[in-house]
Amino acid sequence: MFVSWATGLSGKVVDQVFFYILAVSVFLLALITFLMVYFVIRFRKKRNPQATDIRENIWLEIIWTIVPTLIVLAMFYYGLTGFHFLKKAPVEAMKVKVTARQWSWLFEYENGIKSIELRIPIGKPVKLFLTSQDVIHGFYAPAFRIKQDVVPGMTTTLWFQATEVGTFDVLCTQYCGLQHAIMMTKIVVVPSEEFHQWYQKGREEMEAIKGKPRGAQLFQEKGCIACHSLDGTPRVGPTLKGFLGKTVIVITDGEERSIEADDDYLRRSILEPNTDVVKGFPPIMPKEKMADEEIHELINYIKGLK
Ligand SMILES: [Cu+2]
Repeated sequence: MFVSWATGLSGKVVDQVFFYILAVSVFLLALITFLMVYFVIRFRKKRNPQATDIRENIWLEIIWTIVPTLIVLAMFYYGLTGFHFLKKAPVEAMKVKVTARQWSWLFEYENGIKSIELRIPIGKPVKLFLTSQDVIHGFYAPAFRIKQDVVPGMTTTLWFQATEVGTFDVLCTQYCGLQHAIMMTKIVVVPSEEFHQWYQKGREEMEAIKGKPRGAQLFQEKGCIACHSLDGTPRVGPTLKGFLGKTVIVITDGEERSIEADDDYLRRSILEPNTDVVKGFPPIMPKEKMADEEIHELINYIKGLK
């Protein structure tokens, strides 16, 4: 699943350096092995009872000093220019804020849209500003050959540019707790036109929320909307349409039990999201620090979603 051919500009740059070093290594391995076997046969004792004492061959020495030096310097050159390329994002890059938390990713665009998948247009450089809400995570997109530690209290950056439409895996490379293994998401590369429609639609939804009650705004600001739909479609989490008052099956410490989704349950789910997880959904909801007042507003809003 995670083995993929390189894609994007970064993928090409990294693979070029990698295959150059691999080719030199394979060539030298073959050459040295061949010479070893050849010398063993050619200069065996039966054919050369008397060992020859060869001293100094200035040209041989010059060649075996200069050629390896050039090969190694070329590795350094390609490595360094590749590294510079990967580190320097073009100024026109689209900026996306990435928040890692146990155990999911949240992407926030410049216009305020929040998403749990990284949707980007083809052919445009994207610069990620990564930070963590809790422990150290690692953002890794193998197909693009990009990887960066995500550390609490600091912002790290990463950039890449997609060259083909498609869906590519993102995973966490730091063991960050119990559900580390399911801390995965996707980079979805779409044609520019499709991206702009999505981006615009998100913008309009954001605008529409502005005039709404505080609860609705919190629902957007805190990123709840990325996982919980309001129209009945299940996403990563259950839809909140008509959720309040429903009887739901939850998993508590590995045991199934049936409870009523009341105010208390919602409050608990916001503060300690992974104690009673609705059956069929992964236990990946991040903890949110919220004031009592805010929780109250949020619950009131969810109540209204009939
Ligand atoms: Cu992680």
